[in-house]
Amino acid sequence: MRGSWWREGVFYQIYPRSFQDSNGDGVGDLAGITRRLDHLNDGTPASLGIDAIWISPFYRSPMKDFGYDVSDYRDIDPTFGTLGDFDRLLEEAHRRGIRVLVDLVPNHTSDQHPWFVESRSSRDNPKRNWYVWADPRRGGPPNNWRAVFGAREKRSAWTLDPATGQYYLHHFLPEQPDLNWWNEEVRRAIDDVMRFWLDRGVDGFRIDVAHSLVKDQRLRDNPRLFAKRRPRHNWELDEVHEIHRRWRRVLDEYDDRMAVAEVSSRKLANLVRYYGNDDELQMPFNFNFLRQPWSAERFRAVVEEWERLLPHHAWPDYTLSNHDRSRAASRYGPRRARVAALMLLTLRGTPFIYYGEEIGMTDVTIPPERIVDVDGRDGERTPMQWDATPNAGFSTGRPWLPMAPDAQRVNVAAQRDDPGSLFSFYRRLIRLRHGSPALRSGSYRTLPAPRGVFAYVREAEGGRYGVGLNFTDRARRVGFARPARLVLSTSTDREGSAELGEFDLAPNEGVLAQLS
Ligand code: ISL
Repeated sequence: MRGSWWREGVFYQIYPRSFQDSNGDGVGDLAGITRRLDHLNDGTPASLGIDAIWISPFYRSPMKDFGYDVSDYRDIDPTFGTLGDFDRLLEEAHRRGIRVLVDLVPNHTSDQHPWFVESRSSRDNPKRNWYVWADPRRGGPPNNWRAVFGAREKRSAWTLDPATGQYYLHHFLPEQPDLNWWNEEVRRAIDDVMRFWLDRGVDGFRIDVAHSLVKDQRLRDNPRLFAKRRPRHNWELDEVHEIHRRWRRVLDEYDDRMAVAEVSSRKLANLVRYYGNDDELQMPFNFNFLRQPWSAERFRAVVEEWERLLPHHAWPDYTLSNHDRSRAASRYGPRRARVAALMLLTLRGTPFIYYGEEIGMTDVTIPPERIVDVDGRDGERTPMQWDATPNAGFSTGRPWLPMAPDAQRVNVAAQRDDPGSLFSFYRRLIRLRHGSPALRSGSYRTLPAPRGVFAYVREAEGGRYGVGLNFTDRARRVGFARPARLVLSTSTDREGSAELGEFDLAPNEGVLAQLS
C-alpha cells in the first residue's frame, strides 16, 4: 500500500561524520555507511532490522555547522565522497529494503553558496532579493530578532555587510544567511533541488528548520515577552504551510515518496497543523519526548494529547534522541533508556532511532581543546562504536571527535552475541513490531495504572498487545485485565504468563505482553 513503508517502518538517523570512516581521514563518509548497511538490515535477525535511514547533510559545505551550511545542494562534499558513492549507497540500501531520506536545508545556505556570493556583490544584483537584506536602524540591526546560536549572549540575527551597507538575516551563524522565502525564484530553485534528489532515487527528505522559512515581510520587532519562547514574527508564520503544500506537490510528482519536517513547536496544538489536510508534508517531527523528565504521567500526557489532536489521516511519530540533543541513555541512564526504547517501539507512530542508541551510546565529555561545534553539541555526535579494535572500528585515523571512553566495552561486536544486551533487545523488539499488525499499525488505548506506571494496549484485527512501563524506583503492579503472556521484559530473560493479566514490575522495568 502507498505510504505504508513510512507508517509501518522503523527509521534510523545517521550522522555521516560519525558512522564509519572508509579512508582513514578520521571523518565518516558515504562509502563507510554503505559498508555498514548490514548492521542496519541484512534481512536476518542478526541485524537491527530497520526500514529507513535519514542521513544528515553530506552536501558541499564549508562545515561551519558541519553540513547544515550548504554551498552546493547538488554535490557531495569531498569529505564524504562523490555522487557515485551516493548512488552506490542508495543502490545497496535499496537492495536490502532500506529506504533513504536525505536532509534538505532550505531555510539558509552557506555564505559561500554562489547564490549568496552573488547576492552580496551589489544592491542591484539579480540575486539580491534571494536573501533578506535591510537597511540599518538607528545605526544598528534592522530589528530585535535573535539568532538561535548564541542565544545566551543574545546575539542578533543580523550581520552588517560593509560593502553594501546593509544587514542580512541569519537565524543561525552569520555564515548561514537565510533565504528569502517570499521570493518565487527561491521557491522554484528549491523545488528543483528536491527533484534533483528524487530523480536520483531518494525516498524522501528530512527538512531542516521547516517551521521558520518565511519571516515577517515588514520585519517587525518581536514582542519582548515572546523573545524567549516563540518569536512571533520570524517563526511559524502561516505562510510556511503554503510552502509545505508546495513541497507535497513536488513529492507527489513521484511514486510513494515522503518528507518529515523538523518543526520545533512546543505546543502539540501548533504541531498538528503541519499535517494540513493531508496536503502538507507527511509528518512533522514530534520532539516532545526529548523535553520530558522521567515521569510516566508526563510521557502519557504527551501521547494522549497527541492521539486526541491528530486527525484521522495523520500518522504520529516519536523520537528520543538526535544530533542536537543529549542522548536518551545520558538523560535517563541505561536501565531507564531500555524502558524508553520499549515505549518508543511499541507506541502507535513511526519511531526514529539515533545511531548508537541501539547499543546505549552516551554523551561524551569533550575536552575544551577538542570542541568543534558552535552550539555545544559535540558530546552527542561522537563516532559509532563498532568493536574493540582501536577507535572502536570507526576509523584508522584520528577521529574528528574523541571516541567515548567506554568504547572498547560498549560496542556492536560486544553486544551481538549477548542475548541480554541492549542491541539484542532492540533487535527482538523491532522484529516483534514488524511481525505484528497490532504493534505496527494497530490502535492505541491508555490503560488505568498505578502512579508512576504508563500502560497501554495496541490492538488490530487478530492481535492485541499490552505494554506496562514502570517509571519509578519502586516495585509496581500493572494489570491488563485479561489473560496475558509475557513476550518481552526490559529486566531479565523473565518469562511467564498471567491468568489474570497482572504483572509485578521491578523498579524501572517495562513489559510487553500478548493479550488474549
Ligand atoms: O530553535 C530551536 C529551539 O528554539 C532549535 O530547536 C532549532 O529548531 C534547531 O536548532 C534547528 O536545528 C537544525 O538546524 C540547524 C542545525 O544546526 C541543526 O543541527 C539542525 O538539526 C541549522 O541548520
